[in-house]
Amino acid sequence: MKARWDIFCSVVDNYGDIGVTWRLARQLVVEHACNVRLWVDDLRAFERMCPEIDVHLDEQWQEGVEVRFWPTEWRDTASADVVIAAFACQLPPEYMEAMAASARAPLWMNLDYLSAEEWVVGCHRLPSVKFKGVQKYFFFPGFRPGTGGLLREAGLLEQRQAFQQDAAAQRQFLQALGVFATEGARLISLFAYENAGLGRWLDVLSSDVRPTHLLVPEGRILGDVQRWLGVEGLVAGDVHQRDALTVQVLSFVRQEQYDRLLWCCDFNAVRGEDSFVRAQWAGRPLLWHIYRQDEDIHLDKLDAFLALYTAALSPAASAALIALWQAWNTDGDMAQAWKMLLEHWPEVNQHAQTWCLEQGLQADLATALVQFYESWI
Ligand code: TRH
Repeated sequence: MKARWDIFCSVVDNYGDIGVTWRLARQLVVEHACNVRLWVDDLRAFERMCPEIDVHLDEQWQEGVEVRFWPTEWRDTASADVVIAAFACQLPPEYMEAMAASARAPLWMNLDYLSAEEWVVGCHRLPSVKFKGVQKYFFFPGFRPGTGGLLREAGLLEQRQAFQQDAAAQRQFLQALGVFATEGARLISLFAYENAGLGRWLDVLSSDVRPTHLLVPEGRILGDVQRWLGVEGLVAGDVHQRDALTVQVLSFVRQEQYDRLLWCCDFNAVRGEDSFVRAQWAGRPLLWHIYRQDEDIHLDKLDAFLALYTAALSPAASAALIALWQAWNTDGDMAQAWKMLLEHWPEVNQHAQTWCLEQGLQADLATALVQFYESWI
């Protein structure tokens, strides 16, 4: 009999929570033949990346996943065989009672935040708290062997490589989004939170000898883009040119299209966790705007990733990449840092591909979860 999985997603803000759980749910269905219910407390956030979602429905099927609205007033529901609390969200108390009452206690996991820090390896798969005899476990995604790995659908890297080798397919894809970049222009995607350093970066891009076409999905960085352009009310479809820099605002697209956008670009500025991982699968150089946390603990995460990511780079290229990422995340001088990075472009570009292939050798997160369940039963 197919294993039944319940994935709980509480949308805190932004799109990372639903982005990760929606990918995971689909992969469990398609690649591991699981029965998956995805409980989401904010269907509007979900709708942004999956326009087929009917925000008024409590129950619906999307791509083989049973999508359930997670209501504030919980209704009696039998527990599944595997229960995932995404990003440490609190399960409904009534559901926890149902887990405890079930003839066979489920495997209950906390799917944690992504981090490259070393301690993650030691905590991955460790028992956490118990509720009336039902044991919860920590499950950590990660970059290091000994963690749960990263979300990666079967054949993703092969699809990406084929697409990147097909200039016509890329052109067609971009044109469907309304993107007509001039020949030889550097393509950059920009998905970020508000960032005071943006202006200095755009200054240097606009005064470069090589043209740049900057693609900005609608979102939190638009205010900074507007300020730099000296315009108001930017919306999807708007295109503005300042010397060598063309800025184009894009609609928020579905996840598969966003992947393709990343695959088309020479450089991707991403944020959060999910777009960060997808940019790595694009095999292209990237810039991470990490989600800000209290007491700057996000900076430890940033350093841990940088240490791992740059370990195989030459000291000069590593210093350039670190300087750029630090500048972006701590309001440093983006102009100087970008110029430095360009000096090491071929090496950084090659490294992005090598890193992607190396990460691709690890078991993906969905497979790791299924393997954990199989070893647990
Ligand atoms: O939206 P985010 O900033 O989410 C964040 C992080 O996950 C963070 O760790 C978390 O704690 C916080 O939310 C609450 O960034 P992230 O993770 O990259 O998620 C964005 C999702 O949106 C990702 O799945 C990709 C998707 N996306 C699209 O589907 N279409 C688009 O056009 C764009 C720009 C993104």
